[in-house]
Amino acid sequence: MRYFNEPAETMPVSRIRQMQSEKLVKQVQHVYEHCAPYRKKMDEKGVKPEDIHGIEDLHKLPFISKDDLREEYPRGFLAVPQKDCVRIQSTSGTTGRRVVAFYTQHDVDLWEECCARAIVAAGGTNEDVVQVSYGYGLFTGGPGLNGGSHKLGCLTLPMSSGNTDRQIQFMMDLGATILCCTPSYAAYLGESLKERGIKPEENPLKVGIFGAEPWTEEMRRSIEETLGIKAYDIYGLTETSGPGVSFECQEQQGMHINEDHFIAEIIDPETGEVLPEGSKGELVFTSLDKEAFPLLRYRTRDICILSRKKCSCGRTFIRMTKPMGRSDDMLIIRGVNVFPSQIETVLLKEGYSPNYQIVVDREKNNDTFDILVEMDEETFSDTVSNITAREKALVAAMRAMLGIGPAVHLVAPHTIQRSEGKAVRVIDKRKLVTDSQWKG
Ligand code: DLL
Repeated sequence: MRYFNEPAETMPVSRIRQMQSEKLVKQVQHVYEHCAPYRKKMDEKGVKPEDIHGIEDLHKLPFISKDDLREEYPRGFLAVPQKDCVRIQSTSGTTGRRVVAFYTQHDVDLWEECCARAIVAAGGTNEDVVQVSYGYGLFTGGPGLNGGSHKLGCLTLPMSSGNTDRQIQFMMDLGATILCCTPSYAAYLGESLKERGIKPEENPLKVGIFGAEPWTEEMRRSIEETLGIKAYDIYGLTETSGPGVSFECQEQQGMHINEDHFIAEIIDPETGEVLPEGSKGELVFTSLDKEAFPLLRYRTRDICILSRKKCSCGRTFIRMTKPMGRSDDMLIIRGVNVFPSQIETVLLKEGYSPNYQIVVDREKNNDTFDILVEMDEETFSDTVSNITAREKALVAAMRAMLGIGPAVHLVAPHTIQRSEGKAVRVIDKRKLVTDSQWKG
């Protein structure tokens, strides 16, 4: 089995463009009629649905951002009656300012097909046993790959994340052949198998489908070795449905974007100007079939390059590089999206000064996450046990806000370096993906 949906995945580029044009016209009409915030934005820009005749008119539409979506929490961007929806998923984020993505049954089907395509592109068939170790719940990773695996007809192990002993037990006893999780958890599982004396060739896995956070080619090689598998990348975001917007094929040379459902553009993040194919810039998505939570020109803030170069797998969909960075300050730590502003909110609420520093590093393929916070003179003169108790309370407050717990270190007053200009709040020591790894 080479493709999940051969006619769609191998359609000539001219047909893709024609299909995108036809669907875009309809999607814009749907959005304008049913979604007040879009209507307002389009009116402000002086664009009417009649002005959009095809993809050549896409540039006329306004962009939307995460902030636009958050401002309309929870239902402002809902484009169908709520009774027609069957599911929500949501981004991690400050309480009350999350993005809530709604799905009709049609939207769920479409999303699951995208994930099924990813599994097949990685070599999966309905004879595989798929261990889904992404988180389940509001996060899209677990539900997305779970749905894709069902759609393909695989035996699906809905493990969710964590509980490594149980993960290994089910993997070995039920013969999991495909592992879906974040690359950092895959690396951790690899280490854990090794610690238990299980050699790479002794586990039943053949393939891994890893995404939701940046990872390097070095990390891919290391995971492939420790688990004895081929490791493939998968990309997506809550706003576009979840994982599966794009996925790697066996070439492992960039991720094919499901262009029958999404239009991708690359823009200059400063000016918003659309850049030609091959340029490095911010990825922007327009959905073509989503009913409940459609997107027109959504700015992902992910920086990457697109390539239409022919791929030997036969798929005609454009490919994107791994995200090479962000055009905002969002960090992805252990697969969780973290904004420095969330950390600042917690600190101020708990009565600390905004003198803090976030230090992120990667040890043995696992993210470390430390927050240094200055104490005032009074707290500094308190007993060690009281200071330790305060650190614990801050860890709990951070966990409640972010969904992951950092190590919090209360430090002496005036020990965090002051800066003349912008404060250096984030020190990210992890090695990021570089352009040189992209061969088009
Ligand atoms: O991370 C969806 C997902 C789940 C993708 C499982 C792949 C696998 P969000 O939590 O909304 O959604 O985070 C979206 O994560 O804008 C990227 O910055 C980053 N991201 C997602 N996939 C990758 C990847 C899910 N393969 C944000 N490589 C996106 C690098 C990724 N970054």
